[in-house]
Amino acid sequence: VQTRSYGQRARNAKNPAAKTLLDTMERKKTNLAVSVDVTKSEDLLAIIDAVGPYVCLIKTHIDIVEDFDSTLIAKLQNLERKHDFIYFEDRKFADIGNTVALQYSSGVYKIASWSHITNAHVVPGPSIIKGLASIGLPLGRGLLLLAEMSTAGSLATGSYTEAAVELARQNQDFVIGFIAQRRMEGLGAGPEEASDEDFLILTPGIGLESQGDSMGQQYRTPRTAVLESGSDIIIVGRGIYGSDPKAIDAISGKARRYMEEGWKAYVERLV
Ligand code: UP6
Repeated sequence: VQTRSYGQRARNAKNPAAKTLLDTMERKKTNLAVSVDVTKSEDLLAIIDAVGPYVCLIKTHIDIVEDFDSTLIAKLQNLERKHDFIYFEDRKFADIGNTVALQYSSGVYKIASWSHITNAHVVPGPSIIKGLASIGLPLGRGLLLLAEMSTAGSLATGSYTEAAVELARQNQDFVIGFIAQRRMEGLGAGPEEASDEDFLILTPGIGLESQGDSMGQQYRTPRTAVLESGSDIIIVGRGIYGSDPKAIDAISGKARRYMEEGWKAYVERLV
């Protein structure tokens, strides 16, 4: 389990997106990322405004927004400045290098132009990182690899997870960490290689009240993820806005509660 503080890790971070994220976590005292999976831009903006004070990171699925237009990006960036967080577009790229470079830079969403962090499956092998890095690295962006998933019956286990860790090690300028359910340091290499690396572990599948949904999602608590499994950032979606995406006061209250739970577990982990 990682016992260095977010601030210490920020000072050693080489990738600008990782550094900004860790600095933000230390400054705001939060390891909470909120996943805002709603289909109307009005709801998206209202929820981000409500949870903004409590998060280090906002995770989006921009392609589910029904009324997307390019003015939405400027509004998202206004909220980023107002509340001091960064964006993670959860695009889960999975194609050949040339195609993902186009998907990342172009099309309607131009993800690389506004999202500090994105992620990719490692199914294609090293070429996917090369393709995304060709766009993201010059912009100071960071990439997360999906080493594990939160879903029941996930196939991202064992040697697949280890291969993801190896790919990250070979690309430490751009790959800043993993979507995973536990720490990955020990996997796939000897202790010498493992000693100076620092990967962020972002963990979805977090909920205080529910065990899962009807489509295979599985939830663990912030405490279990951060203290027992060594997660650095908890990603919470429906646990915060699920009962009613319009109930803005309740949403900010829940975000505060998840932030407090996540931070308490982190502080316990440090000692
Ligand atoms: N997500 C997972 N599990 C993974 C990877 N990503 O749930 O292994 C993403 C989902 C969703 C969010 O795409 O946006 O995290 C979880 O939302 P929830 O808290 O509402 O279940």
